[in-house]
Amino acid sequence: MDMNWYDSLGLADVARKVADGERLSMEDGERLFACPDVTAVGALAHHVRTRLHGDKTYYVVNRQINYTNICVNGCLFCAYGRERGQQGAFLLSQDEILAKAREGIPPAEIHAVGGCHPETPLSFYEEMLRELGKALPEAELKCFTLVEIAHFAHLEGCSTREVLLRLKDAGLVMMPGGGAEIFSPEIRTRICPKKITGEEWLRIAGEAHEVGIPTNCTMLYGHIESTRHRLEHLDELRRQQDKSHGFVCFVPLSFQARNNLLGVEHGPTGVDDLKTIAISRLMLDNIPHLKAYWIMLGTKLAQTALWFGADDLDGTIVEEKIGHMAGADSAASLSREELNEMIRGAGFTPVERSARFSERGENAAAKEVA
Ligand code: V47
Ligand code: SF4
Repeated sequence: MDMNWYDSLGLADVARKVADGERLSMEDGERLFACPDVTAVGALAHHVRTRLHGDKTYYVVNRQINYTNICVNGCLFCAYGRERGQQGAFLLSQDEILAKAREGIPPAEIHAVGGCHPETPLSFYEEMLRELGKALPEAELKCFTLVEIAHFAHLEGCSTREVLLRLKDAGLVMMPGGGAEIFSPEIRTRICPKKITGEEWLRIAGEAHEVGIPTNCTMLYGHIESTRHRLEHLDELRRQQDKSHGFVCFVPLSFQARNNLLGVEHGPTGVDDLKTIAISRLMLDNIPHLKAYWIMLGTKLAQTALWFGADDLDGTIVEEKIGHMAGADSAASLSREELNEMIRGAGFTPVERSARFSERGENAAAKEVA
């Protein structure tokens, strides 16, 4: 690490902390956001990423399924959700969900999420998991946001713990990290007033971890929040992780600004994306992985983000609605070969993984022999 460089930027003490593996404070985070040299911030994050993962970059052969866009929450940033009966509203049947899951090459991960439908009972989702498990026994089922868990509990008149246990029993092994948005109540009331609070989201995350369902976690950035709100969000995530240890991967979600009711016309700039990814890597010292989600970033910026602290690109996806309805101009799908090329082209070694980040294919075989 070139200490003279950090000295010239007034960040020698922060760089020293990073080199020593010491936790950064919120003030350190503010100073990193204020640093005009994004490459200096990126190099610090790269140091941490290399310490954790060497030159490995993970990807997954997966299939996203959105089973409904009908949602009672009406978040103002969301271009995907619809009211029942509104044009474009849909709810897939079990057969349609299964048909989507069976399309294309067999996935290692099924990533299925949806809106908070006003009536669909928990038994529908239990059946969905059981049928997916029978049809694709190799796939790990990573389904439902914590927001949906709270909604299912409300509809069912039971506790969120009970919902989690029933879904686990039906085959759920992992959960994605959506619905966290920005935890700050002052922002949450303006962007998603009907959604569960940040406190509730964190409580249910802890509960999922406790019952043996690891989860990812997210942050939706680049809308009306400040860098202070982002840092508070990251700090809350790492405090939860100190307690429950179940967050596997952090997914920064770059705001896609088309078709929203917030009155925001542009998402973050590329430099803001890279800085946010790098600072997230630096702040979240207890969460192992960080995803450059190519759907929201575009493939070129996602590839570049591998030099700014990210170690995962997510996957083949096949079909994506949430980002694309909000204007994401990325492709809908990438092949395993394209993901490998992106990773090799950036100078890293591709590693195929499962939803829970266990290594698969050749990498896993090589590890077993060693
Ligand atoms: O919960 C909604 C966000 C999330 C927009 O855990 C938006 O591996 C950007 O959570 N611009 C769903 N984001 C996606 C998600 C996710 C995706 C990939 C991998 C994983 C994982 C999780 O998308 C929602 C919401 O926070 N979102 N609208 C938008 N306009
Ligand atoms: Fe519903 Fe999720 Fe969209 Fe909010 S972000 S309106 S909870 S689908």
